[in-house]
Amino acid sequence: MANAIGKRGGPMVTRKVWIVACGLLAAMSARADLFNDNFNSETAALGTVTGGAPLTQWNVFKGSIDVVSSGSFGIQCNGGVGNCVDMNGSTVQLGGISTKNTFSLASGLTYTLTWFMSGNQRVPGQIDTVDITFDGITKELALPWDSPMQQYSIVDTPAAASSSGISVESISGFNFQVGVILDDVRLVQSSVPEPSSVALMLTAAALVALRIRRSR
Ligand SMILES: [Ca+2]
Repeated sequence: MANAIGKRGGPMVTRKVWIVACGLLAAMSARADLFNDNFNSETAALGTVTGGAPLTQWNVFKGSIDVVSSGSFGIQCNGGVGNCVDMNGSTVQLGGISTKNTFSLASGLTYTLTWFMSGNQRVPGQIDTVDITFDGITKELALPWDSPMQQYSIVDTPAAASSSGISVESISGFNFQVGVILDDVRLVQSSVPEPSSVALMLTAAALVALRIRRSR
């Protein structure tokens, strides 16, 4: 289609039309941050348990977790700075945390949950299993102790409006004092244009190009 427009309207007109079309696409693909936590404002503390002093944006719903500063206990947080969470706390229990807030989800929009996670970094041979759940979608990771800090994601396009929090839950390991390391949790909403909308817009752009050519 680009070639066809180019032949009819000439390079300058084609460029103008495509700039407008791309601008419309960008406007339709608006993004919004719904949640962001790098844990750096938390106070480092060991053994934060269910019902204990909660984190700013999370409750501990199972066992305990530790908030650790990068460099402490041989743990490196994402980027080697700030704080992060050891998902098995110093009370020797598998930990689980869930966001205090729930998020309203609209149908037809796309929600992308991302987080950084590494293995436990301290117990050679240990594999820790952890479930991350958002809007009924669970991603289960089984991370060897030396699995590097990297980004994971869940992409959700709800078929109907709903609401959901985010939960991170340790499932298994053999040293329950040492779990996976969690950092930089983020939830982003983006609106993705329907294919029919894109086709309509490109058709409109082609018609505009034709009109411009004829008016010359
Ligand atoms: Ca951090």
